[in-house]
Amino acid sequence: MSADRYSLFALLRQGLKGHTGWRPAWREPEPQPHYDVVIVGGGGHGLATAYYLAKEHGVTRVAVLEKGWLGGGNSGRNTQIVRSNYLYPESAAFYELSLKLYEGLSKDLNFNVMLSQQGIVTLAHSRHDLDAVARWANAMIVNGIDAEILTRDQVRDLLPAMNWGPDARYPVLGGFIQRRAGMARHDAVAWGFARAADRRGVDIIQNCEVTGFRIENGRVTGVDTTRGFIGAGKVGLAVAGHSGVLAGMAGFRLPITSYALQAMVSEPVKPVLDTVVLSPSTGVYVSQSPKGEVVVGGALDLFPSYAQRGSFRTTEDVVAGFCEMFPGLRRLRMMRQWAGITDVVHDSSPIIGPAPVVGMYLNCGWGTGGFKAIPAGGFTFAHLLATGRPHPLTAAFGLDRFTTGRMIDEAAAAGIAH
Ligand code: FAD
Ligand code: PYC
Repeated sequence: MSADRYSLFALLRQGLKGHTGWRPAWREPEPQPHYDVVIVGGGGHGLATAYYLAKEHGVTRVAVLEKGWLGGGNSGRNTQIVRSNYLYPESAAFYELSLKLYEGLSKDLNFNVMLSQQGIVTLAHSRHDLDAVARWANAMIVNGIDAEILTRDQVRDLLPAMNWGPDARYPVLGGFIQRRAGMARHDAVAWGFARAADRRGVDIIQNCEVTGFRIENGRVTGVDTTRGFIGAGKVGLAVAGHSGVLAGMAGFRLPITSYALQAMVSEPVKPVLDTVVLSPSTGVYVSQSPKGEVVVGGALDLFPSYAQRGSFRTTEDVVAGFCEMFPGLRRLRMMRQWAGITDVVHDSSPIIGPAPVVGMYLNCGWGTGGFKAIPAGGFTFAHLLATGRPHPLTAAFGLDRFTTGRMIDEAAAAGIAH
């Protein structure tokens, strides 16, 4: 019997039983008094870290504490873009590992994360953009990452739905493509890591907010939570959007500012876009989801905020840029608009490394671009938590760079204003 027919029968059987017989994808355990590692934050990074701690290092006395529901932070709010098109060798190596892990993730987790390597086209609208695009693509090629510079006609072949008329407000002069880039289903990534971590013995505890840290003689010994005290040998923070808040609870400050980043989706329509499009100079990016919704996003709201909604000013800019570039889609109805809180570091690179408190470690500062980093972020953070030493690929991303001055300024490769 085919798998499809089997699952159809399973669905029918479960329907007749009132859907009470499904095996939950992960357990709902009560918190234990003590764990070897407590990870704060049940987004993609926290869950991937727990999975790789168990899988790569045999560390299974691990709890992931999430104040809400899994993936309810930025991991379930992003626009799903995965790519490794960064400028500097440190970032290129890190994000390329992440893309490679994404390429094998559905098989590794036995969970379909719906990776679609449809490519990302970055547009050039002016002579200056052409220079920037050439520098960007050439830096990638030097770093061994796939990139192809495109002429105007090549972009036109890939994106016929754009405005190619003589009066286009944002004419396209060329661009470049990373063909292995694309999209993965965001909540499937969080759920896949959660299920696989749970199967290896990790306790995933939802509705459990960390409200404080116990620190004795400069070393963290556990966390206070809304479900009581939980002791910990080590604590990993993976709380994108609230890293500064948690650092404040532990008594130190981070070089981070939090901003809202918004996006929106239209009603579903027939296939019109089969590649992701990024226009850095208008600050707009567009893709089409497998369901047919056109996904549109733009720049950060450039004032600090913890509100999970975007300002109308940015919405207006994004919609205006989108309508100019895709006039044939301007009558689409937008169905949803939302935002997430992003923790931005002034060199637009993440922080992965030890915190100023002994036994506490940081995975933060992903800004607008940490979804693509989830597999490598988890893999390298697990190495740090298990061994106490940075993984070689993240040695340059520690907090110490803010005192040595060895910044990795990736603002130009963030793609959207950052
Ligand atoms: P999160 O998924 O936010 O997880 C952190 C978790 O910590 C949250 O679930 C939160 O509830 C929990 N938490 C916070 N405080 C506490 C506490 N005190 N106790 C317990 N739990 C706590 N990146 C890309 O690479 N590509 C994109 O296309 C992209 N698009 C984006 C579009 C938007 C609109 C937004 C907002 C972001 C986008 N990003 C994108 C960025 C990406 O979503 C994030 O960088 C990434 O999801 C961060 O993952 P995380 O696991 O660190 O954080
Ligand atoms: O990191 O590719 C990215 C991205 C696009 C939109 C938001 N983040």
